Amino acid sequence: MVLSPADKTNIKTAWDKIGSHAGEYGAEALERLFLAFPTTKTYFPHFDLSHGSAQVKAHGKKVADALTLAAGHLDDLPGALSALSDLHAHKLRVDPINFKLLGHCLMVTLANHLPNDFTPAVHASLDKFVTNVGTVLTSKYR
Ligand code: HEG
Repeated sequence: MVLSPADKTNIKTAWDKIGSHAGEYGAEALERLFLAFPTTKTYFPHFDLSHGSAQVKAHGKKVADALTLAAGHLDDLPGALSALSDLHAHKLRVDPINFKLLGHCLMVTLANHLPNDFTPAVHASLDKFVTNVGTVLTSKYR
C-alpha cells in the first residue's frame, strides 16, 4: 500500500505523540489481542498472559520498538524489518491473519489514548502503516 506524503506526516506525527508511551501502548494492544481474539494466545504458550504480566509488558515494548524503527524508515520497510521478517516467517510461522488482528488492536489502543489526534485521516494513515508492516513481516512465507 503506497503511503502518500500526508500519510507519512500523519504516521510520524502520531509516533511523536506516542513518544515514551510506546511500550505501554504495545502491551495494551497485546492484552486486547489476547482477550478479544483468544486464538492468538496459541503463539505464546510459554508466556504468562494474565493482566499486568511482565512478559506481556516486555513483549509490548519489543513490538513497539520495532514499530518505532519502522516509522523512521517509511521508505524502506523491507530493509528495516528484514531480520524480523525472517524470524516471523521461518521460525515463528505466525498466520498472516493475526497481523490484521494486532493492527486492529493497536488502532483501538491509540484511539483510546489519543482521542484528539486520532482523526479519520490519521486512522487511515496508521492503518496503512501497520498493514504495510504486517505485509513485510509475512512476505517471506512463500
Ligand atoms: Mg511478533 C517476537 C515484532 C506481530 C508473535 N515480534 C517478536 C519480536 C518483535 C516482534 C520485535 C522479538 C524479536 C526478537 O526477539 O528478536 N510482531 C512484531 C511486530 C508485529 C508482530 C512489529 C506486528 C506489528 N508477532 C506478531 C503477531 C504474532 C506475533 C501478530 C502472533 C499473534 N512475535 C510473536 C511471537 C514472538 C514474537 C510468538 C516470540 C516471543 C518470545 O518468545 O519472546
